[in-house]
Amino acid sequence: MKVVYTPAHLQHDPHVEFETSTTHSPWEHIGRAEAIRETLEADSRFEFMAPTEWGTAPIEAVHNPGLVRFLSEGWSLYAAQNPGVREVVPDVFYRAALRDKMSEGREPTAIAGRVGYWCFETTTPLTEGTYVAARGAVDTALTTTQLVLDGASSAYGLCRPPGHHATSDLYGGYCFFNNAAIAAHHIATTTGTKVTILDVDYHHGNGTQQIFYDRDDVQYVSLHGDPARAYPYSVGFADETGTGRGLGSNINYPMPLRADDDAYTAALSDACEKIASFGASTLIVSLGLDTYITDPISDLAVTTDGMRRCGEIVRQLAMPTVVLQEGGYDVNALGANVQSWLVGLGA
Ligand code: OKP
Ligand code: ZN
Repeated sequence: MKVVYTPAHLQHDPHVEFETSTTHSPWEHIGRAEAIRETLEADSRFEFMAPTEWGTAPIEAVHNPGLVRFLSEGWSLYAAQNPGVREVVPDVFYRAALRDKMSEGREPTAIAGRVGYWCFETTTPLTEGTYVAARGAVDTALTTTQLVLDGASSAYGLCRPPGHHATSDLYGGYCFFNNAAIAAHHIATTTGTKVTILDVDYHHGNGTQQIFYDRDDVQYVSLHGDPARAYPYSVGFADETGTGRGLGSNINYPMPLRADDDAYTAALSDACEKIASFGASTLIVSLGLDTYITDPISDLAVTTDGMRRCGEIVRQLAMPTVVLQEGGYDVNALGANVQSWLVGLGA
């Protein structure tokens, strides 16, 4: 199996995360992608290649161009006013309700206001190299997609930073651009065929759901910790099934605390029946390994062998499959878990 990787991710290297009303060293760090790279490089079933450059057009087909502009210039403008700052994090959040009954609202002109306009939470620092890294992750996703459109049965994009929490207009949840959504929109619009995104990250992909919620050409299917107890809290409930033309093409499986291999694979098999009946040409997997039993920020109980079983279940769909990296924070097990999942898929 081909693996698309770029060292551009090393440029997104925050040193602090503001979370749970304190600060700590970031869960989402360069060592994650490097651990995956080292494991797959040592396995002859995987062949590495670099992404090509795709520019901003496929990003702006999914995201507000204002978000792209902000991410491209935000760190420099903020750092110019605040010398010595490494991580830019909003301290004011621009919430629509602040302008209730008064106006639609507009992007602030002051840089401190702009950060809170485009970002929805505190754990996603913007650093000097973040934009370059985020663009590299999108290039990785699109290059992986191209391999599958050109006939590979599957390919894996080692995207970092991840993407599935980024909405059309907002970044957060360690995500800047929604790599999987950009890839799905690219396939749907360039081939005129339907696409399914299967999201197996522990966290619900609120951004991906939002981007495709009213569309019938991209199905979104997600298994995740029940948002009644798990981030992102706002969406991911089972009664969210899409709207308008998209009604029926959004399917959520909120999972109970400590769901194990049997419980998880049972839900995944059910999800795959829904995927098969949608009839997409291509499958995109948002692959998070934070369902793992000892993941430090999650509460499910899937094992490394369970990851292999998941890959095997998805393999039975026999669809051309683009696998894109999302989360997974037990770095000691992360490489083996990705490897196990991809071997199950048929690497
Ligand atoms: C990204 B991915 C909860 C804060 C949550 C963000 C978690 C993002 C996970 N106290 N912080 O889906 O793995
Ligand atoms: Zn996650």
